[in-house]
Amino acid sequence: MITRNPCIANIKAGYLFPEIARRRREFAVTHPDAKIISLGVGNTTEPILPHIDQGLVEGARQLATPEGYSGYQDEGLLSLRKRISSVFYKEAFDADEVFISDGAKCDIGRLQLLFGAGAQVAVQDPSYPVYVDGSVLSGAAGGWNGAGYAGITYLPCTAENDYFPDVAALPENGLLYFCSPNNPTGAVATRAQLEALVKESTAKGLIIIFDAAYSEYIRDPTLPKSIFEIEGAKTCAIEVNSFSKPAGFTGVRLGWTVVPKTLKYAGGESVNADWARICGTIFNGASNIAQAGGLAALDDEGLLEIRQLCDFYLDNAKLIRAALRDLGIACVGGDNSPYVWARFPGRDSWDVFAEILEKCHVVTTPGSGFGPAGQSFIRFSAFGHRLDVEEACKRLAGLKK
Ligand code: PGU
Repeated sequence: MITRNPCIANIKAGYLFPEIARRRREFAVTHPDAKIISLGVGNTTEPILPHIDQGLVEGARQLATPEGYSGYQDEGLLSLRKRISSVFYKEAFDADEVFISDGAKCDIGRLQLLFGAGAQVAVQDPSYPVYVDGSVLSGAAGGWNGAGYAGITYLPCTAENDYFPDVAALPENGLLYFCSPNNPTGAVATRAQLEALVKESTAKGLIIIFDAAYSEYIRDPTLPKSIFEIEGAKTCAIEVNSFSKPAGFTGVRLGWTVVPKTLKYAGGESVNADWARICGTIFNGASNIAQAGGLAALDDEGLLEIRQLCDFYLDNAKLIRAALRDLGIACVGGDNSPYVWARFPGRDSWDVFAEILEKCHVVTTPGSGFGPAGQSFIRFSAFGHRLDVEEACKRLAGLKK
């Protein structure tokens, strides 16, 4: 019989979010009357707004007409690629540097193929678990050593360093996953911090995979929404982004990745050409309907709807933050991101998760699931219906007892 890919055996446990869903189901069985509210997984809850929805509907309708029918689109609709370049990057990129995807997570997984099993991977600690788990699956990291995965450079991001890593600790010639606004801490890197990151990455021959999935939640105009706002980033960074969190497309599935033509490997080969080759080979493009919705999301009316939707979730975040602070629980995030990161000193994250579920019937995400430095933290997601978030905030008072 064929043997299992040994990389899969290196993965410590199930993926974080299904594990949370499993514990929730288990709790529901023993507490059948509990009205559980989820502030756990960052899954959008509000209906898609009318103008963007109209784009989706029209996209579907076009497929039923001889003039409007379309089949495979490979790297994506040219009009959408151009629109993304203009809305997010002041037209700094040609259409063939913008690749339309079926979501940021999917591209994060595929991007590893560019660098292979030998890549030296560094991550912010804590960070979105897909960066590390994806690296383990691709063979770029080894087994679990009790504190983390062998071969991964964990860069602690804590209150002590303002949730920004020590750039001097970046590995030479490696790959850095960097997420801003950060999941789970909600921290947003400043321009000066990103300048330091780009400078150090360039000096060390490192490529940054910059995950900007929450960029539309940034309200402070001084904070960069894209790594490409930083001079020099075009020769050291790739950016992934998504319509999931700004437009409510978590189920529709649409995202994009920018790979500048100026980005080169150590040997001088073009990363952009390789990415086009990989996408052409193992990806057949995002749904045409989703792309029509994406185009609607990026016209003037659509951008207003994006603003409105993100504001709604940011208001939820404010409620959560206020409820936690009333309880004397220290927390950060939630002002330019949909996550609130709360500290429970000396406690195990999974124990606090269990206590909140037990006492408040509220599902959260244990900070340790995002990396060793997440221990003793809980992530509260602001994705929820307003009434649910208000009810959850009331129930959190139960933690006092
Ligand atoms: N990047 C970051 C930083 C994310 O937090 C998420 C979703 C994604 C990408 C996924 O984007 P898509 O475009 O929808 O693929 N994070 C959520 C959902 C959990 C998950 O497994 O993706 C979260 O709760 O962290």
